[in-house]
Amino acid sequence: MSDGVDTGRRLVVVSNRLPFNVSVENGRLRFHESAGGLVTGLAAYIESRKRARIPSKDHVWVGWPGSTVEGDLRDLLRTEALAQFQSYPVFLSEKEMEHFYLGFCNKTLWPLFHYFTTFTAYDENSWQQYKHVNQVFCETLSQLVRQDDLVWIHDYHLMLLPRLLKARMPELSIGFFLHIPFPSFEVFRLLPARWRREILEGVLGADLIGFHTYEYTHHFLQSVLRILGHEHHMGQIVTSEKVVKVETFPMGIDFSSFVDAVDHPDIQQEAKTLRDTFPQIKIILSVDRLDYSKGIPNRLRGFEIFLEKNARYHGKVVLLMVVVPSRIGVDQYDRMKRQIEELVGKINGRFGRIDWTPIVYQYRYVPFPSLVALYSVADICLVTPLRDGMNLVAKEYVATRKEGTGVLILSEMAGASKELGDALIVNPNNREEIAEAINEALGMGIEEQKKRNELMQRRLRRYNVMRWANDFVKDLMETRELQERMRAKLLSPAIKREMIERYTKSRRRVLFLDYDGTMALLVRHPSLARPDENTLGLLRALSADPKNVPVIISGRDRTTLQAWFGHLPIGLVAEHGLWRKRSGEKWRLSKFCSSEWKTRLLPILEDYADRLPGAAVEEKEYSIAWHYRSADPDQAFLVAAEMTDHLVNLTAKTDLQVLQGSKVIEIRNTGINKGATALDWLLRDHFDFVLAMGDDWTDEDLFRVLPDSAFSIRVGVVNTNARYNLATTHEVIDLLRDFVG
Ligand code: GDG
Repeated sequence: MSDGVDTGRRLVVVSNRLPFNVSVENGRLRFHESAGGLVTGLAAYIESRKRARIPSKDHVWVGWPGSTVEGDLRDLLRTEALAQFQSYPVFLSEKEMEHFYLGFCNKTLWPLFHYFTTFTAYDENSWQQYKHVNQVFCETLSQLVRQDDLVWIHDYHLMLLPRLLKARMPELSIGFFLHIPFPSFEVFRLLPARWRREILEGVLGADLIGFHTYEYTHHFLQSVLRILGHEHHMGQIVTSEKVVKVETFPMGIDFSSFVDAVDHPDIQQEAKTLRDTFPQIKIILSVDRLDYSKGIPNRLRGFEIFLEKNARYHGKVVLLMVVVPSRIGVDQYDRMKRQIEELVGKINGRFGRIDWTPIVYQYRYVPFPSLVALYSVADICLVTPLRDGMNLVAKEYVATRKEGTGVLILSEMAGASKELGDALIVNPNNREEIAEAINEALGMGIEEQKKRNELMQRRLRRYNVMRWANDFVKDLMETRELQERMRAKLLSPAIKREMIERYTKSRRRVLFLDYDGTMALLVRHPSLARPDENTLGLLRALSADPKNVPVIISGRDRTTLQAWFGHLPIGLVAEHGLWRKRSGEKWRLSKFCSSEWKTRLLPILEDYADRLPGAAVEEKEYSIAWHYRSADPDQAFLVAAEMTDHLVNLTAKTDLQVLQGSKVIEIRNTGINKGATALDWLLRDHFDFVLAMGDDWTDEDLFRVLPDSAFSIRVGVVNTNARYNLATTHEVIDLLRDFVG
């Protein structure tokens, strides 16, 4: 599967830069090719769509054209960009671009996400400009995007855009892919609280979110949990509005374009010239954009140590170092360029001879054929970034080695190292390791080189850039289907009207209402969820109608329910059905249970709570709940699993069960559940209107036993036995308000 798959939808690719750069010379527009992994990869994918005969009108690219264009030239650029490149330009002034691109993108997000925390600037103006430019992208897109398009937004420049666009067009399918690393929570949290929230919420506006490696995906999910409080299940996050899928898609390259290029006569000629320039000399290649994340100085020092320790290779190796100009005018980059050039000079001065220069350095962009020629003659490719989202140069080098020879030395800090495990993997911070790897690579036998490359090539051939993009697009479509399935159960206005009509016509009604998470928001500590006057007023109004039997059906202890609701003429069910109380009557026990076991288990639960700051034990009459909503989620996960395991062993062959709830573990007697209690209620009366609402798994017991004619509603967009879903507790309250008029 290497050609594009026709989804029947137009694909709108959105990235900071378009696949071309425009400049204005003497009042005329000039177009230049633009480079970079993202543009090259996506361009190859779009070509593959054409090969699969997907009409070219079925894609469009939206982004900044590379310079400021004003006045009438804007109209001309719009026309030309569409005709020549199937693109729509987003116009930005120089000032906007400066604070946005050179500011927030490259002085805040880029260094922070690459773990250069000391280089990170926290400037409110730049943040405001970042927000503004994302808004400008949204405005441009709103003018051209159609409801049934697939919009695929790329990279760290546009992390707020998915949400902005979704707010405008809720039905639009939106994917987001991050090309750089997503840092661990401890690093991401360095951003001011407001920014980091908005960035996460911005990205979560997408339906599908992709990262290069499992680690980045994991880091993102962790930040979403810790900062926004959304848990995930197998990479699916349920927000109040929808399900969002978060997945790993390691970006590949256009494998065959490299393999094919090697045989091109011009490239062969260029490769021969290169070889002849360095007769009997092993060539080590290094190609990067000028950037501190690429670890170029460390690489040079590693090479220096290698020369220091291996005099036998003097005169027999050369390091061809291509540094591609980037972010010119930014101080840090200018400084680094000088540092690299000084180092090159120093090493060449130290080891060079009249007939041998150890490092041949070029600060320039090389055309594609020359790049392929370089890959094809290099005995070793040295790729040692300190951090890199993926690194396509490593993959391109391996792909180009048609004969199977050549050694890739690759940093473990590059995303590509997760796939290219047969390279010589090094820690780029350790220069000795780089030196040793060079030595090892030079001594590696041909058979071993071939064996290693063959394994890597097999993967790169199969999982190429077309496959990467197809997988993403396919997954985006599937995520939308999943959302639609879930949305089909959302209580629609029509069903709500039908429900109210049935309610009005009925003569005897029972309303089973869970409390926490259904009538009230879940809070950090259970004692903070005391009902306010509005909720109590609503229950009072419901109970004022003699046809109604409202029942609060909860896992809470009866003392709390009595204190909070005991003064109202409503039914109460405590401890998931163990205790029940009809309006005006006393509390009754549903089943005789023992509670002696509590004295044995309580100290154990207390011990586990001591180990987990934020955990708390709640002792009820016949059950114990161990809450951990306010604990650190990762630590809680481990402690809760260990404790559950311990308790399951202790309660084997007893009449007790250990149950996992929403941030709570409960131990109680078997045979007690909300379903059994509700049935008992239903059997003792003739209700012609039955409603049940709840938000967690304990309510599923209830939904399961209700008659077909009942209305059951699960709060939250999740799979359920209930007939319908409602997104939030606010909607529950609204529905109940509609009942009482
Ligand atoms: C991001 C992430 C991630 C480079 N120099 C020349 C040249 N190139 C081409 C290479 C390759 C591409 O540019 C560079 O790809 P990288 O992967 O190294 O990185 P970026 O584009 O900087 O950025 C990165 C990538 O996105 C994709 O997701 O891998 O981690 O930072 O294709 O061949 N091409 C030509 N001449 C050069 O001098 N022709």
